[in-house]
Amino acid sequence: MNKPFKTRLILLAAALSCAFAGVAAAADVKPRLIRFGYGLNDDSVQGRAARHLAQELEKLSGGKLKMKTFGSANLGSDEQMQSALVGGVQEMMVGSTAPLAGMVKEFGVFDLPFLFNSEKEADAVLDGQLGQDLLKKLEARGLIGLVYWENGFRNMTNSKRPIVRAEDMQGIKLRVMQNQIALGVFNTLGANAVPMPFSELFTALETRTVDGQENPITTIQSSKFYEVQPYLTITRHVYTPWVVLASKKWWDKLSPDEQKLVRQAAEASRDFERKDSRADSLKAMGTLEQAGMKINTVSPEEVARMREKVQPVVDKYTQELGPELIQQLNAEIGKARN
Ligand code: TK8
Repeated sequence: MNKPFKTRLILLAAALSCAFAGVAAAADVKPRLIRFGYGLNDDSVQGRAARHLAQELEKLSGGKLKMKTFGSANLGSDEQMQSALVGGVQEMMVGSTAPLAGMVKEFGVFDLPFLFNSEKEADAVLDGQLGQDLLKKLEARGLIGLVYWENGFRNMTNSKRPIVRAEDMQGIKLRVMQNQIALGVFNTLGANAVPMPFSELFTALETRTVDGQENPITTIQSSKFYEVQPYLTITRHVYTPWVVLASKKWWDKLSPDEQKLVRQAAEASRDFERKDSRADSLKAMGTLEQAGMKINTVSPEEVARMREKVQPVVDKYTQELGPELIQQLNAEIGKARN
């Protein structure tokens, strides 16, 4: 090989590796392994978005920030992972806001029934002032709230009967998320609400420890609840988000460059996940029909009756969470609605 050619090759190789390393080359980024846990199985919206997040992070950091993802609550239920993050023994997770309300009560706003009418309204509030202020409140409790992913509008399934009127919920043992508001809402509607971590839910349905549960269509499909739940009732009674969280103990050890890359990757995963969730929701509905679920939609008149029934619970928690916060919430929803 002649000299100039060899030199040119070396220069080319150097230029290429710089280009691949991207931001990370110039930045203060150390090789790190990040454990990321989630509750649903690998073949779910959570699984796909977790893998997207891992790939994005690896790409942005030139392979330095490696993420290992653990689905199916293999690192624990949402609540157990929250504690692990606070303790600094796990780096990251995604989970529901409902169990976070035990730490920062204001997250309870997302458990208030019949709040949002559309995904667009939810996005506006979550990415807007209110949603971002809530994430900041987590810092004092040892967590960094990065972005919201869509869990979605929740619907009811059970093994007893179709829910046509609120009265049909009477006596149904219904698993709810571990959250005071969810408990109050479903007991008021006549069900026997049983708080339980999601990780125990399939078995509880299969063994008839509980008769029913409520979750978005995408989860009912990916968790195969249709195998043990014959009835699906479209109620869209509440829109619940997921939050991507990092351990503050771990976060504080990262360089500003590293923090920036994690934030960037999280934002990319948010956009990917919401799109995927919305497309998957339509597909999942078809799968549930094919699986033979008996599906009905609660009429608008009946939704109005349900709303009226749960109003005392909404009033109680409006006082508890702070009337100003609820006012701000309604104002932000109103702005997105028009
Ligand atoms: C998964 C849960 C789940 C939630 C629930 O860990 O608990 O019903 O809807 O998505 O966060």
